[in-house]
Amino acid sequence: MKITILTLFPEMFAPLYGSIIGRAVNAGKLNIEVVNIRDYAENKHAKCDDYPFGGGAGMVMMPQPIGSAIKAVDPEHKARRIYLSPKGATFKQDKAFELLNYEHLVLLCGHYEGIDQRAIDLFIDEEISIGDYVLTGGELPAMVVCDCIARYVDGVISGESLVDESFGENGLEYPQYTRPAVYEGLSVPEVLLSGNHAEIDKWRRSESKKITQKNRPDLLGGKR
Ligand code: 4GY
Repeated sequence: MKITILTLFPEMFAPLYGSIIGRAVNAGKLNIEVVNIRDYAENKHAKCDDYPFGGGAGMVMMPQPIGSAIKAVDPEHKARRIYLSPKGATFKQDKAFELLNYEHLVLLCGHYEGIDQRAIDLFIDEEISIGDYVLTGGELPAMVVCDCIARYVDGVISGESLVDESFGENGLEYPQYTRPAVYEGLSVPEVLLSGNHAEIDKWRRSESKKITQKNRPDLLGGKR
């Protein structure tokens, strides 16, 4: 899979190359391309933002550098083109699975007050938000989407780690413990040391239900 990130701040993506995602990249399973939108500005000072028509605070990203950058990285519109913005549909685990089916994703990061609407109308397939809060730019959201998808690219993490995790069929994940069996006077739940896998399963399912009911009743069809 290939993920192209379009941004005015390419240096913000350095952490992607270390970390677990870096492993997928180095193994050749994931190709991450970070492209500076400014390189596509067709004006003397490589200006990429201007004042908003109609007035108001801040600056708006101009459509030309964005349009030229998108056309350069995806000339035949084969990629799924995504704009990260608080106006988008909320990103959820099932969306990560859906996006995994595309061979090429283009993630467009906005800054300042946002981008000229015509760039969205002409070049974007869908708008995605990572949650109901406003950040200074789309770079962190793009990294969130990248990281979430990268986990499912073959070989990034073990398949077993993916089986019981949160947001699967059973809501949130059960608590985990490792050695020592007693830490600062707190013991690991007895059942986990019992070797009785049927009982362990039962305990984990019940703990999952408890934590989901407490923190995310909406996942169980209840009210928030
Ligand atoms: N939340 N989910 C988000 C965001 C910042 C103005 C456009 C979010 O995805 N993006 O807060 N983005 C804005 C800032 C320009 C991006």
